[in-house]
Amino acid sequence: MLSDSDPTTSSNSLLQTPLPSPAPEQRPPTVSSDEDFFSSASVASSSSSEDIQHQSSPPPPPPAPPRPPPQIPVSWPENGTLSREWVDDLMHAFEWASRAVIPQEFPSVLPVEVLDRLVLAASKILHKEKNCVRIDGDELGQASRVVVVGDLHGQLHDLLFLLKDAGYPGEDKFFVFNGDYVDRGAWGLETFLLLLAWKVLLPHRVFLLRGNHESKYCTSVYGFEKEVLVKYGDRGKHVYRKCLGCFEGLPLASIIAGHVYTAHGGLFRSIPSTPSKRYKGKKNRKVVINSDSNSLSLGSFEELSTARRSVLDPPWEGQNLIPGDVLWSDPSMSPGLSPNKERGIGLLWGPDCTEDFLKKFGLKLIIRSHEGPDAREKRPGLSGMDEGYTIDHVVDSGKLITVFSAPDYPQFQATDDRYRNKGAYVILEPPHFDTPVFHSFDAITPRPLVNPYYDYEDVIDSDEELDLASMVPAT
Ligand SMILES: [Mn+2]
Repeated sequence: MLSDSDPTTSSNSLLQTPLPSPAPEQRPPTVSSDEDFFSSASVASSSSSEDIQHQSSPPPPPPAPPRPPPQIPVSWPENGTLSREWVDDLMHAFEWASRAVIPQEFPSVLPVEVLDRLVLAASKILHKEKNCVRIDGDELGQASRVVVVGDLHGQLHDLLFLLKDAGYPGEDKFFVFNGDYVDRGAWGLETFLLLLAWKVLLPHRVFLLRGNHESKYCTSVYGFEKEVLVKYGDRGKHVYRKCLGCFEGLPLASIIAGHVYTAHGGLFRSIPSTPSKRYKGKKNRKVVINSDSNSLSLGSFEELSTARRSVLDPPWEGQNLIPGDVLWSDPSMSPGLSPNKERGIGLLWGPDCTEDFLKKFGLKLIIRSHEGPDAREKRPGLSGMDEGYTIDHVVDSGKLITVFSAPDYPQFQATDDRYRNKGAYVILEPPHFDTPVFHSFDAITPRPLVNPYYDYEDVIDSDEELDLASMVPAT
């Protein structure tokens, strides 16, 4: 669990003073410390399947002259409507602040009143979205591209690179983010707020799905809660509550062009409800849930659409199990559908289930995230995450892939022996938007030297077992 000592108070750099050489407990590797900020992209070149493509990015342009410091504090636009320039300035302010401002002074960059307005504006939009958002044919044209992004985990600089590399959201550029914006990395708040700003600017082009880390339990163990408390001081609890409220509004899944299903974890079960005669029609009708493997079967989109997603922590017991499945499940190479015992919540599903799901719903591709290099190290039979993506199941009806967008993950590690994984994003192209084109990229180096917000040496390595004993019973 978290230690009592506050690792974030040892830094003594002052506001607007570039971090000299603080003495952090943990130093990210300096692969090439004088490399230009946006120059370290690389693209995977091998292909394990004929219709899976890799695309090369053009060589990076010459370095731009350094941008002057941003106007701070950031203020809410007078007319109440975000502009592209405002979002651009926010990205610049966050990037600059990550290098030049100590965390405790973050409100001098983004005052709590502005944060409140942004979170409120985004929450209003997000809460109205369906559990499974649809990006459909009439919006997608010959010039459209859909970018699908995996776990980000507070790695702000890598997200800024990804947006620039993939091309920013716009009329013809859709983005689906597959969740896990916060925790582990030191800039979860900036990462999440930046995505909220893009959502408010382009609500029908940017889609933010929920990850298992967008929850009260995960953020209390893996750093985001502490990060917010450090950055906002006596207003920290208020800000954390606002973020949790926004997490509850995030949709669970998406369907792109009718043929691609995306979600953070993946597939979900059917919840057979068996009302007893006596209680039929009554509000508290009795529901029989049988969760042993023999009775597990895949759920339908109708069931997904009626799941109650507005919960701080998706429950692992009771009737409302679909959100936990969608956010926590993993694929397996063993056939069948079974409880995910490693994680204590969600399911494991085999290639036969991928085939059934694709065929039954007329889909060609499942894009999920949720497993980084640390998790994949413990999954014999499944590929490693070195390139930021894996092709997990290839079946008659299509494919299942995993995409993970946090390179050199996790940011804080106890040993020098790092995974050095690339991150990746997927681009879907017309006419059918069902063939993934993978783009892998390296971490931005050097990362600003900052202290972690959780006890990364003590906390279990991959996020993955849910410590049920520490959670309040699900309601
Ligand atoms: Mn996850």
